[in-house]
Amino acid sequence: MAAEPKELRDDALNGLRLSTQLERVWRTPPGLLGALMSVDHKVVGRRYIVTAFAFLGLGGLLAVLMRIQLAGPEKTFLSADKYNQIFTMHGSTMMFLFAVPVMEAFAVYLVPLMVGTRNIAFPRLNAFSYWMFLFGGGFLWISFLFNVGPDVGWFSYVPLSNLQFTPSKRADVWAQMITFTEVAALAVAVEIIVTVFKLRAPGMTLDRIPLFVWAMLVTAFLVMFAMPSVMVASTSLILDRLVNTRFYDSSSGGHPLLWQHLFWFFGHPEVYIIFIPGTGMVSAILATFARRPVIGYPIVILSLIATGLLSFGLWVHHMFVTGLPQLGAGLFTASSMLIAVPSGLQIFCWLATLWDGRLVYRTPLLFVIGFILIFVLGGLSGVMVASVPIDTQVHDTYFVVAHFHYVLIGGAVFPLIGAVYYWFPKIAGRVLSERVGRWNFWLAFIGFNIAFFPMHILGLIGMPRRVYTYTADMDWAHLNLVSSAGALVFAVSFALLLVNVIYSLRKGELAGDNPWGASTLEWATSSPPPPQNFDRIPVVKHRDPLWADGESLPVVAGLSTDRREVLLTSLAEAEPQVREASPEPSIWPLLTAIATTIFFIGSIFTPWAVLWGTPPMAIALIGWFWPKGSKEDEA
Ligand code: HEM
Ligand SMILES: [Cu+2]
Repeated sequence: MAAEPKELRDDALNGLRLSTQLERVWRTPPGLLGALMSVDHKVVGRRYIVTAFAFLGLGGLLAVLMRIQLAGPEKTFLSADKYNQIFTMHGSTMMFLFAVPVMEAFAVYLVPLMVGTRNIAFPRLNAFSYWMFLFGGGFLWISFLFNVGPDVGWFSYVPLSNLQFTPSKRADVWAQMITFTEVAALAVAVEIIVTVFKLRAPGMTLDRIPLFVWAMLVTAFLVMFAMPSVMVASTSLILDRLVNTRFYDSSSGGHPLLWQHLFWFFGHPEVYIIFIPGTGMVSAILATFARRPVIGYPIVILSLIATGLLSFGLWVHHMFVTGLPQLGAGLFTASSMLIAVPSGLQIFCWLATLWDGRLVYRTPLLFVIGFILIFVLGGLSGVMVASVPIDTQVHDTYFVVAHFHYVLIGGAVFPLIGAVYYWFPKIAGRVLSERVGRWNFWLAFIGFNIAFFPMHILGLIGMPRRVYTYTADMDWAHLNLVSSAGALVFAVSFALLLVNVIYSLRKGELAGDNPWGASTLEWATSSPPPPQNFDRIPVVKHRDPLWADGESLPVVAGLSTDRREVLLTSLAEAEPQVREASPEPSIWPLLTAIATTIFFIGSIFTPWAVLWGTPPMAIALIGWFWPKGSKEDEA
């Protein structure tokens, strides 16, 4: 046999020749088709981020409509029916199409860079995940525009969502949107876990992993265990509605409370799926702008893991008014209060870091300080509603609306906007305007508090949530007007963010590799990073590699330069194990997502879609996995 042509390794190449060769192998093909085929985690991640922010804009627009309607008594701006659709769309969009996806999106972009590898694990699954998310979100919003938007609340309780009380397709639209987005979320969770476990740069032992990556790892596990629960719930709801199963029908041995258990077994961890990535962003920003590592690295990690575990033990606090046995009420009160402990520990670690650091007051740090103030308030009202007697009083009032917006916006949106200011230079190559950033922060901070603080009081004086109007003699008008004005200011702060992004994309100051002097690996490559991320994979010897080794990071040589290749390392010690091929661009993830979309949407109209919807999916998957005889199939 003739000798195999010799494989090209990077030992022979250097400098510009090395980077051009790697770029040729790793780049996304040009043109529209190329864009649709891309499996580059940076391309997919950027799309994911932009799409999730578009959904934030849509959800925010609905919030403004609600606040206009509620600004005074007996307004007729929105009808009762429209209001029901709008608060349902707002809640569902924010939770399923914005908050969870945007966090995963940042992870898709950042985790491979932060652990020092060339692409995410299972890059085609990643592309598939994005398309599923896009199609699921598009499906929900198109339905809304055709007046079949769900109107049963973001938790869609039975029996309200049963066929009997919701005969239209509205509840099916909601339930199937859940299935879409959960498939997408689960796919990303698997990718993150495998990327963190197997693709870390040599030497990045478990105790050298950046805190943001730790946070995303814990989040990915929460997604894996929580999301199947809501998929089971929504799928059995569709079955009840479509083929007359009786999962939630007590007259035939089912039970409506089953819905609440399945939903909240997912729903409570969900808030930590949103919050824990926020903590990771906070830790990353804090270390950079306090010019020192976050104090108590092991404490922060153990708190993250403890929060993750505990979050599965408190779902019943959403069901205190369903008539629990005493023991249950006591237990779930205790566990709900207990989870404040690990969160509190993290806050003390951050405060100590602030105290001890040399603070650089740039916009990302302002958002982190805003986060601490707002989140602590939300945490305090959380401990209040963890107690059964208080919850019984304020359940389903605006007190709860105030509480969860303090934790969601304080705990996730503030860190997120901080993260946008922090990582935008890496992603776009240009720094966002600091002047606009300050305005953005102060308007957001002041607007948010004016919008949401009065809701606590409104709740305490009896205003129920999910009402489309109220009469003048209730004395709720003044506070509602204040709240609506605050919401407007808050909305303006987001408009400023948008203006800043558009302006700085063209005119912003050029970033350079590491504009903030940060310590983690994503700043060791150019901004934006080349398709291959790094010309040579770094070797990590410290928890803060760029602070310890500066410009002269040690690197690995010996990877192939004529095919896409990543380096697998061992789980705990990150010792190099094997070189492995990484998939090339492919159109099949998109085609598979289209086939799955037809299957999912078809099956809310006829059960036969399960039959005729399967062959196209099977064909798409066969195409996906068919060996192409390319370099990727070797080894
Ligand atoms: C632009 C800022 C926002 C404003 C002004 C706002 C305002 C509101 C209002 C007025 C309601 C309806 C209350 C009712 O009638 O019961 C509501 C509900 C809700 N909001 Fe927001 N919100 C905002 C941002 C967010 C964000 C960022 C999230 C999540 C990350 C979120 C999650 C929710 C949820 C889950 C509901 C419950 C929906 C339901 O009752 O089914 N909101 N919000
Ligand atoms: Cu909860």
